Amino acid sequence: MNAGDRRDRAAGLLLGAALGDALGARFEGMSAVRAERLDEVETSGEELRYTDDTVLTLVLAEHLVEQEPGSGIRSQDLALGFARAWRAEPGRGWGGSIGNVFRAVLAGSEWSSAARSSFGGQGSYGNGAAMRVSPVALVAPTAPEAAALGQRSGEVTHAHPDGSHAAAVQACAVHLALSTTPGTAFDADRFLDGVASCCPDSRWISLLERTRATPRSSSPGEAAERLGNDVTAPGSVPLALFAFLRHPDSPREAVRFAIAAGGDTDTIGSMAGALAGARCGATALPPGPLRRLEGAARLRELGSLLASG
Ligand code: F2R
Ligand code: MG
Ligand code: MG
Repeated sequence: MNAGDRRDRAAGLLLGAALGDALGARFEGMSAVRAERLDEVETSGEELRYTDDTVLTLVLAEHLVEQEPGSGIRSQDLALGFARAWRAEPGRGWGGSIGNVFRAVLAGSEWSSAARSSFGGQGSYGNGAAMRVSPVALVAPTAPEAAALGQRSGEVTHAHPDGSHAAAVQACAVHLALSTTPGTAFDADRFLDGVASCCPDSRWISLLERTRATPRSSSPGEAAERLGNDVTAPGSVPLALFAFLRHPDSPREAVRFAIAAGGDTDTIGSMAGALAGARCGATALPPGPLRRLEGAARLRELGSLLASG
C-alpha cells in the first residue's frame, strides 16, 4: 500500500467511526430505525454532532500521536485524558456509570483502582472501551499487537474482562480490515478466523462463532435478535462485526445496517463505520454527511499523523 492509500485508509477508519457515531446518535435507544428516518438525517443540512464515542476516540488518537513509536500507552495519562474530556463535555451522552470512574481519576485515584471501583468491584462491561479503540490499529504493527494494545487501552476504564476483551477484539478486527484490499473479494470466514486468533478468551471465541453462524442474509432486526444491540460489550461488538461482514465494501451500508438494528445505534454504527472505513478508505465515505461531520478536519489530520508515525 502506498503512503497516500495508507493515509486514506487511516482517515477512513477515524472518519467512518465518527460518522457512524454521529448518524446513529439521533436514534440511540430506539427499537429499530426505518430507512426513511436515516435518509432524513443523511440529507438534512444540519451539522452531524458526535457523542462520547468520538470524544474518547479523539483522546486516544491524540495520546497515540504524542507517544514515541512502539512505546505503548501511559495508562494514568490516558485515564486522565479521558476523564478531563468527560468533565469538559458533559452533554455528549455518556454511559450510565463511567462518570464514577472518571470522577475517581480526577480526584487522584490510580487508574486501576478507579476502574475496579464500579459495579461493586467487578468493573464495567459496557462497550465504552471497544467504541473508542480503533486508533490503536494504526500504530500496532500486527493484529495480535493491536489486540494487546486495545486491551491495555480498555483496562484503563473497563476492569471487567468482557469490557476490556471487547476492546482487544475490535482493535484486532480493525487492524485486519486495514490489511484487506478494497475492491477484491472479502473472505468473511478468513477475517473471523483472524479475529479469533487474537481473541483473549473462550467467551469471545463463542461470540465470534455466533456471529459467523448468523445467516449473512439476515435483516438488521434478525441480526440484533441473535447478536444483541445493547450498551454492553458482548451485546454490541458482534453486531458491529456482522454489519461489516454484511457490507464490507460500503461504509455507508455497513453503518446504515448497524443503525437500522436499533438499540445502541451510535456505538454499533461507530464500530461498524471504523471497520468499513478502514477497509474502504475516506474516499468511499458518503460525501454529503462527511461535509457536515463535526471535527472532520482534525480526525483526518490525526489519521495522517498516525498513518505516517
Ligand atoms: N449510555 C449511553 N447512552 C444512553 C444515555 C444517553 C444520555 N442519557 C443522553 O441522552 O445524554 N451512551 C454511551 O454509553 C455507552 C458506553 O458506555 P460505557 O462508557 O461503557 O459506560 P458504563 O457506564 O461503564 O457502561 C454502560 C452500561 O453498561 C451496563 N453495565 C456495564 N458494566 C456492568 C456491570 N458490571 N454490571 C451491570 N451492568 C453493567 C450498565 O447499564 C451501564 O450503564 C455507549 O453506548 C455510549 O454511546
Ligand atoms: Mg455515544
Ligand atoms: Mg452508544
